[in-house]
Amino acid sequence: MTESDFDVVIIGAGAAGLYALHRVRGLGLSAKVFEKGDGVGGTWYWNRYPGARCDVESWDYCYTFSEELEQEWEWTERFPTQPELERYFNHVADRFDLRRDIEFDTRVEQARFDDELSCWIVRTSEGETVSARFVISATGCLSEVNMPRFKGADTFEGQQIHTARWPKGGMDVTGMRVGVIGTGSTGVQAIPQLAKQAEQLFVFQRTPQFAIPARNRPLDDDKLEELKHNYRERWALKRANPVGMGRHPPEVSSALEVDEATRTRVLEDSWALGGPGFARTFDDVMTNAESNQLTAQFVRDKIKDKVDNPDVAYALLEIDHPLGARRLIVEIDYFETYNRLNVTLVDVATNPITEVTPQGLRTAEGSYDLDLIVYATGFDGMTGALLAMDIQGVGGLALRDKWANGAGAYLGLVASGFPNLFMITGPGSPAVFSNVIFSIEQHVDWITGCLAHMLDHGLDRIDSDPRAEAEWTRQVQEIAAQSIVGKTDSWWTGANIAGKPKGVTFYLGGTHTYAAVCDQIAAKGYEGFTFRAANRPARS
Ligand code: N01
Repeated sequence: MTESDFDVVIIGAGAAGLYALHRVRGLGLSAKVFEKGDGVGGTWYWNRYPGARCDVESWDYCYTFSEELEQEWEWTERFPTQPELERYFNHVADRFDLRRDIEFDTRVEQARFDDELSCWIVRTSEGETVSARFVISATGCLSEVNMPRFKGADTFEGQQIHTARWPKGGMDVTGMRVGVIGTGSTGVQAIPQLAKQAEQLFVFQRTPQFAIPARNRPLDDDKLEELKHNYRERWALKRANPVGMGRHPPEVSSALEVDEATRTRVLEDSWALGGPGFARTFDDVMTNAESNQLTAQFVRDKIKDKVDNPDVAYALLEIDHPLGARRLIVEIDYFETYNRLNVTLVDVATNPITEVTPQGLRTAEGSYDLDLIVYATGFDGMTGALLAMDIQGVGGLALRDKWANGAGAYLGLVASGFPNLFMITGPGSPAVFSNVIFSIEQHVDWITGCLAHMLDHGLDRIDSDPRAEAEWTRQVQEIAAQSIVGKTDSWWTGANIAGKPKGVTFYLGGTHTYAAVCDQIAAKGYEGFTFRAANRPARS
């Protein structure tokens, strides 16, 4: 193998790319990060729409690798806003001196494995070509936007914007007639904020969904002190928790094992607490249809009480899937927003959007004059950003072709035939079914542990064994088949993207189990991976 320009190229400077750079440097390797945006933060750089905030608690949605960082950073709210998260990732970039190895405004267009040289040749949007022994993709699971192409979209005389492309500095919608397409997590966050400014707001809803109150609150000094004191204990809880959150297991394991009064009390307590943990009020909400149904009915009743107009409440509650079959939404004032006189809910399931006109939107039954159309239409999840690049493995095999019938990689980390390409939160890992920053750290730690192993043993190439990969993908699918997750169409199943193979590609067996499997495999000499010896001495 000849010398490459860099030991490692990292794609993306979000939470994953920043931590990967920090750890790769710690191994004494040279690295270059290519980042499409002009700043760090990934999701929290791009998603600037009004109301954007994380629906995982700040004290869980943060790195754990540095105690100093934990102690010096002060979160201000239970659920941090986009600006606060962007500040956090900028602080991390500065504190660990990461910027000098990041090239901003640079998209990776192609990564091609050169078998002879045993390195990746990476070509960027800036016309630059570099070589690297390893590539780490840190492109995020929700970064490739899904922008529906409605007939006539080019003729619209107002403004149209996807929520993940909201301008820096914001947008004043005062006095505007605004249409929002989409009522997933993003729409549900943006709608209450836009309603406060817009003259009129039309919400185009295709699929009603469950949403749980956030019960957001500022963090006072006492809470901050407690948080800082307990970070290590919380870390241990995260390691034991199935989705990487610092929580204790539920008090009651099944909604079915207690009498109605106890069940109602447990649900009321969980509802009062709010936030994404509601999905784990009972251990079996995601696996037992009856437990799920009882929990879902409780939520329906609560939502109904919030909406004044019974017809609107009915339209918001015509939910056709179990609670948690789609990613559970966390809301602030969402349902109450429909009590405002300037907000209209338009059902586009029975009455679909047919076209965009110069004046606004037309549905099968009516026309809506608008100044701004907001596309809260989500993302090509899990694989979108990876497949937006032309990635070619051994023998020129395109990742797009390998995954034409469904995506998978051994442990979600290495796709066979694509040596020395590590994926962070790739298909086959818990990824979006976890506190993602927790999963990111676990992945990066595992990957850098593996790189250290290769350096120590004079190995220059790692691939996954196709049989190990196939068996892992089988397990991922088998576990998914037992879960309520994905038992309806959504981005979780890839159903929101035309032509995408349908199915859950993330591991639902729990982050605790997953991390244990990864560690065992490493302990057994990286069972299921194949290595090749380098023509260079092992490091001493
Ligand atoms: O996207 P979505 P999102 N005509 O795909 C509708 C994370 N997130 O950006 O369901 C009409 O969930 C679509 O309708 P339908 C989180 O993981 C996190 O909201 O396909 N409607 C749906 O209502 C989340 O799950 C946070 O029938 C159309 C909406 O657009 C993920 O991102 C905040 C349409 C898309 O919902 C994605 O959420 C925000 C069409 N042609 C997001 N096409 C926090 O942590 C699409 N829709 C804070």
